[in-house]
Amino acid sequence: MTLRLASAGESHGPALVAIVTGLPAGLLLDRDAINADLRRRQEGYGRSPRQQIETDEIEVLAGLRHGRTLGTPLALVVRNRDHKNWTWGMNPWPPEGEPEGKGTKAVTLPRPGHADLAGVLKYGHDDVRNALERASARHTAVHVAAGAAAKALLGTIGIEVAGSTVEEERLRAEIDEARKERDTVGGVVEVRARGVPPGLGTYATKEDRLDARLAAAVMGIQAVKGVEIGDGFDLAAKRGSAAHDEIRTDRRRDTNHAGGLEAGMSNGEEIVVRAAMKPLPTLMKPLSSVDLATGEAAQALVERSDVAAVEALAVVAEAAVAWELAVSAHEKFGGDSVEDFVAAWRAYVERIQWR
Ligand code: EPS
Repeated sequence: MTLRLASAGESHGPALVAIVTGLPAGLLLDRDAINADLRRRQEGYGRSPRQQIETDEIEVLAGLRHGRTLGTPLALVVRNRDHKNWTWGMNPWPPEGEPEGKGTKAVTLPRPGHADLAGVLKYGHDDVRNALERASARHTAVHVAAGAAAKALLGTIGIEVAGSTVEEERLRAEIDEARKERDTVGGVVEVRARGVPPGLGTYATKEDRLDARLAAAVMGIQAVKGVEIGDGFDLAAKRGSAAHDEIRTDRRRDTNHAGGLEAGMSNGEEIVVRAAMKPLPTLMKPLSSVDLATGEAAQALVERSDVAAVEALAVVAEAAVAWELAVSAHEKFGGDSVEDFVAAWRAYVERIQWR
């Protein structure tokens, strides 16, 4: 059974939901570990006051018994605590009573860089909020929870995935400067996966190439504008003799320009994926836009926002990479139970004598 992930949830709606199908039975999930990842996602430097409202916690509604997966769909929920301020504005049903709280007035001032303009044009909305709520990065919370389950599965075969920001100190200084100037910043994050055996993914079909899947998964995260694997864009300027990782007799490499991926397959070296995040588009000093209600020139919407969410992206990208690796690992090793999955992995690494 293929591992699948579906999610739903608006930023200020009642909750974020993920349904994970295809996880083998018997996988031990650690509530504290999932909550720790949710917390890491919230704690990054430069986040908005919204993070003081939200204290994300995982709820599991199905697929788990006494901490172990049942092999049935796993239903994960993260409640939006801020929803209490939006019960009229984001009510799934026609709200009763007088408008109160947030989200009661239509937003008509699209922000350059956000989903606002193309979203309302595409879907025919007359309130930008109908587009921005789902486009918001808020729902990455539940993807982090799904990523924690993926990391648990990968852990059974010795794979570890970790995300971090690149140049954290410089980033923090830039955030301080930008906050003073009421601006926003982006940055670069890196995810590394250790212990991945050679042969996850395949060159056989384009959509099953592990590099393509990782790139799509990371590019699919809000505000990501670039993804590279290994030396990525720098490889274009190198000679072949300097770009490729020579193979030793033990089949390992001394260099890792390829970032652990060759021809869409893992090659046994560390997988290295980097993502470039653009500066967040909600600015306290707004950019020029148009008022969609009048057609007149106007300033874009100003609302509470983060100065940066790069540290959060490191956690979200870690979850996305973990998820794709879990999908590819489960495709390769299969198994309805974790025991079968681990046994197939063990037989494989023994066959190829991989240490
Ligand atoms: C976001 C805007 C901010 C962020 C939000 C993503 O939310 P709000 O408008 O409620 O202040 O804080 O991210 C989260 C809430 C989160 O948990 O990551 C956006 O427009 O994308």
